[in-house]
Amino acid sequence: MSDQTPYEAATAAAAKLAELTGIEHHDVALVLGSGWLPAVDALGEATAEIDTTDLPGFHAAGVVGHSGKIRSIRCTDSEGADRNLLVFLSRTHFYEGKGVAAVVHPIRTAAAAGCSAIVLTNGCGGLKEGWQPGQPVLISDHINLTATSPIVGANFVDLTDLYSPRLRAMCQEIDPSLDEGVYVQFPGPHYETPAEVRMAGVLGGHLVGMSTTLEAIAAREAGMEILGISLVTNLAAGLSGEPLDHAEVLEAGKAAASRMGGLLSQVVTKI
Ligand code: 8IG
Repeated sequence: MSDQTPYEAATAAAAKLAELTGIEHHDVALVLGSGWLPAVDALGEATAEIDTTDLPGFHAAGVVGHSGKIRSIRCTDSEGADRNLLVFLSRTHFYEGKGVAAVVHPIRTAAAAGCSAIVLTNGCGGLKEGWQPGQPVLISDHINLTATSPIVGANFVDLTDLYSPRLRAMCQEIDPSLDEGVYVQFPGPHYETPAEVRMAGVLGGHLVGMSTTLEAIAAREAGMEILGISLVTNLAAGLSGEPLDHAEVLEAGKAAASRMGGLLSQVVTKI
């Protein structure tokens, strides 16, 4: 691997993906975050399912509730044409310490596999008054507090409208009750202190989590259209009076699965 660029590594993974799934070209990629797994069955029958570790450059999943699988799903788009979805049932998180290139390898693989759009989902803490656990929120913008980038070298990628206004509008047409917010990525793996949550609010953040921003940057670099959707699985630390608990995250996902599944299955056919 060391003599390969990250882009060459992604091209190699995409070639293996095509070989193992029998699908030459995927159209739309979807990365599932904490709490989103129960929603995936609404997307349709799997054409193929492989272990992430069957592809070069991928690492085993490191979090309970994240399955280390990649699923290829055939669906029909809004014009009646076949569409191949590439669904990552898990992600590599920045806090795993495997490096930023490992975090965005699935994104670059999706781009190399032909995907022109990507849906990045996550579970996160919510700051806005009135938001409840189990509520999906569209990501309108982000603040990356990891102090790093997936891009190396003098490649000054523009991040204006990183989270596609077109795709956000499409989601709000499907579900007019969807709210939007600015996602703040902390490095993790510890949750924020209540003071850090207040800081995120002062900075203009509404959602706090440990993923997504580095992936979105890599997706933009690769030229993909990006939709980000957070599932508010808990009120951010200090807002509820209760300690944070990962079990609560998985519970919120189960409770909201049909709403999220409905949203995802409609949006991936319209993109
Ligand atoms: I799920 O409250 C989930 N992931 N940083 N804070 C951070 N990450 C999270 C949270 C949260 N909930």
